[in-house]
Amino acid sequence: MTDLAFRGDVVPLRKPAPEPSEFGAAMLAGLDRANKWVSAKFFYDTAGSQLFDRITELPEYYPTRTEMGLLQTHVQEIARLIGPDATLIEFGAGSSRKVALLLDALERPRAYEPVDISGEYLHEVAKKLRETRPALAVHPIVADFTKPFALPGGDARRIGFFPGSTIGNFDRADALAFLRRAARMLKGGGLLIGVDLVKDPARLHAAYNDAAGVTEAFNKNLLVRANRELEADFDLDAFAHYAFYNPSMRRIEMHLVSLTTQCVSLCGRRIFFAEGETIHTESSYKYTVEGFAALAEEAGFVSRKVWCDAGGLFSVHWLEAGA
Ligand code: AVJ
Repeated sequence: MTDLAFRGDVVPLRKPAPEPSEFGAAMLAGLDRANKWVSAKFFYDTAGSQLFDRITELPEYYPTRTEMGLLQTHVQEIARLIGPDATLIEFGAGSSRKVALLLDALERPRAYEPVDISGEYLHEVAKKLRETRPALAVHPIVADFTKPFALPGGDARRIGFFPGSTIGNFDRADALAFLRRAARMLKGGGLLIGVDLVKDPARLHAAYNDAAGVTEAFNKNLLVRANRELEADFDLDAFAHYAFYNPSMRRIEMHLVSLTTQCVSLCGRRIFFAEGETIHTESSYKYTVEGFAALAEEAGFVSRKVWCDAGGLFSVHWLEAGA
């Protein structure tokens, strides 16, 4: 305790505004731009993760069940290609169903290293896996895998697992940068990655505009989260969910459209919205099989095998990272 306040210094009447959180700083920076934008990684608070789990069960949302089907059908071949004594590193610990399938098929998997930005969620996942697989070493890594991060040491031969077409959230430059870092990190091993495919725009449109409105709730949860965490006052009825396929960019874009001219407070600042102005909340890039394999090779991988469903909806790539 100092006695500064007793020396006649000016004592501020109000506490200075607290440093904004990472989410707050990103919202302030993104909403300050002419084209308002926020990274899709901020969707995933607890409520957002639960809403995404519901999306994966929707009849219109084909990626999760199509990818799961591909993994089930080809898991023996996948396990053969991966080989024995692998350390499996998963980028983003999602539902443990896919990784459980893989771990059960692998010959003597050495360890499982899930990487996720949410430490709390990660430790839950680790606890569950340790209970069901007491022999497996589970090493959670709390990190943002969109940036470089440190790995535990040792001589492990690492196999990356990146399911769900989460790579679709990166634009081309970021996808290439991620794949380059992954190729270095996985030297001597490889990467098993799920990638959503270019297809009939009507099919894509339906997947991001489900009849039950779960994707709408997922999108708007960003505003709910801002209201709770950033002292924001978004009126949820004054914004609309808007998702469409942009064919020249080969991506789904999700936006929140301001339905009126309005001002919103956030982190002690006021943000103006014109009627019809949008916040771009997510891009989900779609690839052709050849296009993605070429990107992976540009990043330093060798494209060894691709599995697709009969309908051509989704692909799983096995990429080797030469020694
Ligand atoms: C988790 C990024 C793969 O792009 O399909 C689902 C997220 N957004 N519905 C996707 C999402 C709206 C999902 N990824």
